[in-house]
This record gives sequence, structure tokens and C-alpha cells, in this order.
Amino acid sequence: MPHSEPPTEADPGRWTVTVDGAVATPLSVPATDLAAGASMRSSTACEGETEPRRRWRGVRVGTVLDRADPTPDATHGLVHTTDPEYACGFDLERLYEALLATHLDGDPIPRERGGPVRLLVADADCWERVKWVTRIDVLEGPPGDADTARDRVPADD
Ligand SMILES: Nc1nc2c(c(=O)[nH]1)N[C@H]1C(S)=C(S)[C@@H](COP(=O)(O)O)O[C@H]1N2
Ligand SMILES: [Mo]
Repeated sequence: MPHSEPPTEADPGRWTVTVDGAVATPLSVPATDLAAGASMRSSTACEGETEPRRRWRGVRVGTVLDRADPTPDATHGLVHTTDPEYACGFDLERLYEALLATHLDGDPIPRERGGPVRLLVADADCWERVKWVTRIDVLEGPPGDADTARDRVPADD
């Protein structure tokens, strides 16, 4: 499968998620501060696969976005990863309800499953479950070609 290589360095103690772009207060949240609050049951099956849903835990993205205070014209968020070729765009309302997860079934998310920080979204396409999240760039319009996640995934993946 044409998936990103995991980062070589994935220590939760040294990982941060940055929120910047169209926000009043750009910020960087240590991954260790995300392990609280919300949870979501989700499978990570790719199209055509079946895989049981498992319990992901972390914080609601909206909690972090509110702290950054998006501008009144903000409409989208582009979620970046350690893979410079992989970024996934979302409507801001949908991103608010997503989860920045640090735990899978009670344990820190293994690196190959997207740890230390993975995005889980309700009713997601498989490529929207973004592994190794490093940054959310808040945008005042659709990300266009900057959204590369879907393109990285061939139809049969
Ligand atoms: N950063 C990043 N996240 C990613 C991908 C990727 O290549 N890079 N691939 C996506 C796709 S297409 C799938 S099917 C799932 C695979 O997740 P899994 O290894 O937990 O099953 O990760 C998604 N998240
Ligand atoms: Mo996928």
C-alpha cells in the first residue's frame, strides 16, 4: 500500500501539534497534553476492507481550535503530517468534531498506527484518518491542490 513511512522519531514527550494560519493565536500543544477527554470508536479500514472498530482517545479538535481562535473568515483546516507529501483538508465544522487521538484501546497509539498523534473523523474516508499529525493550518478557503492525501491513495488501495 502506498502509505507514508512512519517518522523515525515519534516520542510523545517531544511531539507537538501546531495550530496556525488564519487564527488569532497560533499555538503548539505538546502531545502529552492531548491525552484526555474525548473518545471515538472507529475502524481504520481502507476502502473495500473490513476491520473492527476500536476505541481511540484524545481531545476534540474543537477544543484546540477554540484556543487558537480562528478568524471569522476561516472555513477549512489542512492537517499536516511528518510526511511532507501528505496533507489532508477538512471543512472546519467537520474538523471541530474530529478527535486528535493519542491512545488506542487504552494504550499509546503505536507508531505504525499513527502515534503519537492521529486524527480520527466521523464518517471518514480511509485517507482522512491522518497519522502522525504535526500541524493544523487554518485556511480562509478550500485547500485545493495542497490537499494531497486523496491523491496519494490509488483507487484499489
Ligand atoms: N500521514 C499519513 N496518514 C495516513 C496515510 C498516509 O499515507 N500518511 N494513509 C491513510 C490511508 S489510505 C489508510 S488506509 C490508513 C491506514 O491506517 P492503518 O495503517 O492504521 O490501517 O491511514 C491513512 N492515514
Ligand atoms: Mo486507504
